[in-house]
Amino acid sequence: MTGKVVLHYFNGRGKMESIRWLLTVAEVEFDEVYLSTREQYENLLSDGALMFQQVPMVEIDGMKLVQTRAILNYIAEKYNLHGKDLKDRIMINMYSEGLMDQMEMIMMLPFSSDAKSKLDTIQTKAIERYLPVFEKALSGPMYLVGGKLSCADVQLLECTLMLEEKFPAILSEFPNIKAFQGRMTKIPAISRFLQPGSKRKPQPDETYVKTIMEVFKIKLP
Ligand code: GSN
Repeated sequence: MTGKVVLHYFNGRGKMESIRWLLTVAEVEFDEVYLSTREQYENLLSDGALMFQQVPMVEIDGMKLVQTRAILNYIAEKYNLHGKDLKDRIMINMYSEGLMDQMEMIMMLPFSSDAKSKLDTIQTKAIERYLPVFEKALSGPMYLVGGKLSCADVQLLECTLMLEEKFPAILSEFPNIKAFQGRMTKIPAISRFLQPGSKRKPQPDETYVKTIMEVFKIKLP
């Protein structure tokens, strides 16, 4: 590997958090540069570091990678967390996309004007659409695909922990997912990541939202 992995993003979860999770499970050390001012963002732009003028951006193996899913796939491939063949991979990607859809809904809440109704929609969709899929997939197998840990498992853990922060009892009807969480959180790298003081980020607060609005010059109507 050429140098250390460096993450460029805000000091908060957002789209980078799944990348932090995956690097952690792959036991890859990383540094973070937190984007906190418009000037920093403009410097990244003028350096040509952001292909689509967006973050997350990850410096890895001498490259500056953007696009969250592309970055996740690179890490998953490199660290053998993307299944053994094409058929495993498509299943992993399908699970992963469903999980990203759910996490994106939660991610957008602090920027939303009708958070309460959005929260209700998230809960209903989680219970009726998404969680049953994972409950079924885990009735027997230890992991979602191919009997082996993959990036989809890591995202399922991340997503279900996020859901429980909003709806503490949401997994009460999903015992297989709850048992899966129990197994996953025993993996030493994950157990460390869940301890205070790790690189895991807390739920978004006002400062995080304000920073993003300032850096991107976003004005709410
Ligand atoms: O998944 C991805 O990485 C891209 N498809 C989207 C990345 C993205 O939207 N990045 C935002 C900040 S993170 N929050 O949503 C971003 O850089 N927005 C600035 C802009 O001008 O689009």
